[in-house]
Amino acid sequence: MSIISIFPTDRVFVLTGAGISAESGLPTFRAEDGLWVGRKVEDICTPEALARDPEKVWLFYADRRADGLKAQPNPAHKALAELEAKIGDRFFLCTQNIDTLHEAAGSKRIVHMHGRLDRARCERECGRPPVEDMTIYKSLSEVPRCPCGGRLRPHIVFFGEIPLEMERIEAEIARATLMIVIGTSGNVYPAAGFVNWARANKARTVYVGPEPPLNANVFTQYVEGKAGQVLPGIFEVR
Ligand code: BV8
Ligand code: ZN
Repeated sequence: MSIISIFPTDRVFVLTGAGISAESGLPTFRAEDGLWVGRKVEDICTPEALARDPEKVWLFYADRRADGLKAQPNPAHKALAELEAKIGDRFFLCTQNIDTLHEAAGSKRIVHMHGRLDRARCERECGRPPVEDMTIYKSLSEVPRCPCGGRLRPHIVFFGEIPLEMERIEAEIARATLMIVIGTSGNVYPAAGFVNWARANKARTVYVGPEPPLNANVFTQYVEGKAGQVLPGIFEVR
């Protein structure tokens, strides 16, 4: 049984990807039943795609909302919320996931660097903050407009767009002594580079997942297995 030791002086930075939500029934991206199978990223998840065919993009994320509404947090999400409850401000969670299963499990100190399914914002970037929106639109005509007249777009970071909360994330990585990366293939940057930043700071780096990620060589510990099976009971808080 693997153990991840957490010492009294440790500051823990956790990065999660689609793999942590796989056992909650949400598809990952690159698996044989993944989201990108049979779809081209550039047709869905780019600003150009939104400009070219906003209905196609909205229907894709409406489907994701429908899946998200049915999903429940699994023991991996709960294990992280329990760890946070134990070590408080020494814990920080950065997720690439747009689902809100971490929050449903009780996580508080969390940022969604690639956006959230349950938010929408003005496509004209008029400066108004994102709004809560979990509506499953059936057509573009149903999508509401911003008071400035712009149509709402999913509050999702598309490829070619700048991830959210990067300053906060960089500050948290700079003071992390332990980085735990769970369920991400290491294909997409800047997230895939976070472990290199942590290593440069002499932090311990742990990967948790059923297969080694692309950047496996940068980790000091590898915990092989499905997150929902290996995370419960893995944290030894000294
Ligand atoms: C940016 C929201 C500038 C949408 C997402 C050439 C080289 C390097 C980089 C680039 C390049 N050309 C372009 C880039 C940049 C580009 C990029 O990285 N492209 C890649 C494809 C090469 N990145 C960007 O455009 C980013 N923006 O760079 O801006 C910048 C840079 C620095 C600082 C400021 C500005 C924006 C990218 C964000 C795109 N939006 N998501 C949506 O969700 O629909 S990315 C999306 O895919 C996810 O959020 C995630 O980030 C990514 C990959 O997904 P994973 O989560 O890793 O899932 P995957 O399926 O791949 O893997 C699942 C893993 O889980 C597997 O390893 C599997 O083993 C494991 N697993 C399975 N079951 C379990 C499990 N693990 C545990 N338990 C289980 N049960
Ligand atoms: Zn607007």
